[in-house]
Amino acid sequence: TEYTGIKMEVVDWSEAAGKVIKDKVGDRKVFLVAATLRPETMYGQTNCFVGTQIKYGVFAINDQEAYVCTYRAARNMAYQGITAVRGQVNQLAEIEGSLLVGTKIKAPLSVNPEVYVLPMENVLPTKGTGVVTSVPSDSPDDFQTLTDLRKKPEFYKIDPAWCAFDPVPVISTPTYGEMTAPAVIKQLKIQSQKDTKQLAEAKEIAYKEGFYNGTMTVGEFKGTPVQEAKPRVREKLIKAGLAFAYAEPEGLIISRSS
Ligand code: ZZB
Repeated sequence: TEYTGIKMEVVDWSEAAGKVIKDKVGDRKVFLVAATLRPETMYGQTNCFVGTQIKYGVFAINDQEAYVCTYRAARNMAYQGITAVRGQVNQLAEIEGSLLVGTKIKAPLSVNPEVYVLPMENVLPTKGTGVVTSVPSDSPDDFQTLTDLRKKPEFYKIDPAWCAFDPVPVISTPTYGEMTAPAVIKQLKIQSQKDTKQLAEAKEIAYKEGFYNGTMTVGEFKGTPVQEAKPRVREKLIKAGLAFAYAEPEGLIISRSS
């Protein structure tokens, strides 16, 4: 899978994360790195998600920058020309996802330039970087999780201000209009982020509808089809130093003896 790694620069650590990380990174800028297949939706980011039980590392990429992601992702990056020294993983600190919640970060291209890190139950530690940027207008998982968090901020141990950004329309589709994800969530009668089977179906529907029939409604490529805008937004982010190409093997073939 060919992802785009979105660099979300830390503006303010949560108190807990600051204690663990601040004095371990030297003068480096630190970024949470989110793996996405939908770079054209970055205009609509409202927050970023981590898994509370997932272990993250802070990895030195070079003398100027460090990335927060899973160890697995950092190791993949080390073999893709992303780190200064090929094959070398230089871990500066380790931190549990729960402690990253509440950290304020920059969201490249977003209408909301600074957003917060929030918890999501369905983040897979085995996929991408373990960090997911949230676009509730076009991602059913993101919309549902944001809805859950807003209903019960105390239960999720978050400040309501961290999930206060409303979904921002970025793509219009003929079937669902300007808010594809909320419309599909409603259509499939999804109630919570625990409805994982229906959410997988919703993701498939929203992905296809956006990709094949979507038109951009914001930004430099407003009015152009998603299929055209996607590679152009990606290139623009990469050229600006706000993102990089990150590939992931589909899974290792250990043996083919059968
Ligand atoms: C922003 C975004 C906007 C995304 C959207 C989707 C959509 P796939 O096909 O399964 O590889 N993602 C990335 N890493 C993880 C993870 N570790 N755990 C859970 N979710 C993860 O899907 C890739 C997408 O899954 C990524 O693209 C990311 O969310 C999420 F409007 O980034 B996306 C209809 C989907 N819309």
